[in-house]
Amino acid sequence: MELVFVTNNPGKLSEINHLLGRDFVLKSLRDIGFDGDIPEVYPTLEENASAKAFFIYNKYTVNCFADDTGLEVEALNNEPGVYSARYAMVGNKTGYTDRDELTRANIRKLLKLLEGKKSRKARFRTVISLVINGIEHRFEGVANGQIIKEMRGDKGFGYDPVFLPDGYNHTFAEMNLEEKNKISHRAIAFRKLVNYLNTRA
Ligand code: ITT
Repeated sequence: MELVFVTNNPGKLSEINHLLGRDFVLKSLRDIGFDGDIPEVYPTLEENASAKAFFIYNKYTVNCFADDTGLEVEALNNEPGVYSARYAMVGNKTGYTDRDELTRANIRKLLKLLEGKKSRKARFRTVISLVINGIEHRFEGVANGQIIKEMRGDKGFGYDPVFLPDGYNHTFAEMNLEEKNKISHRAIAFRKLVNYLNTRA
């Protein structure tokens, strides 16, 4: 089955390719010739995932799925949440043209806001919206952990260097893809998606 993954993030595409069996041909937005931006303007991960999937479904009539992920930090009322990708830019006019620079600024802001807080509990939450023949199915995956005080590791992306998953001594950025895929929010959500697709086939 051919499926479009509504993303432009190469890290995510390679994570998912690891999980999908040979029955699936995964295409990216680039593969279908879409190079625009899909606005993520909603206040919940669920609405953003749905909006992205239906945007592509309605434009190309292709079966597709989209995900939205947020880091939800207990002491910050579940922020950055839907603002995770651009947290450093919220309430700040300074732009970041470089993705890595924005990531470092996001982490700096998070660590600053957590200074002196008792709880450093956090979770990554992924919501996937799958649209097949116009019908939507949703899947969720959660990884619980703590935000540590300093960055550790250089693998992964985003907030991985400061996220220590519960029950492990290594941050996500100290794990290779195989280790991260055993426990990550996105891998959990994607396994649910893959199970669903397999049982449906
Ligand atoms: P696309 O919308 O192009 O797919 P994105 O970077 O916006 O890519 P998400 O909406 O899934 O990706 O995630 C929002 C942000 O949350 C992302 O930019 C990272 O900062 C963070 N994030 C998501 N998944 C993560 C992970 O596995 N490890 C670390 N940070 C992650």
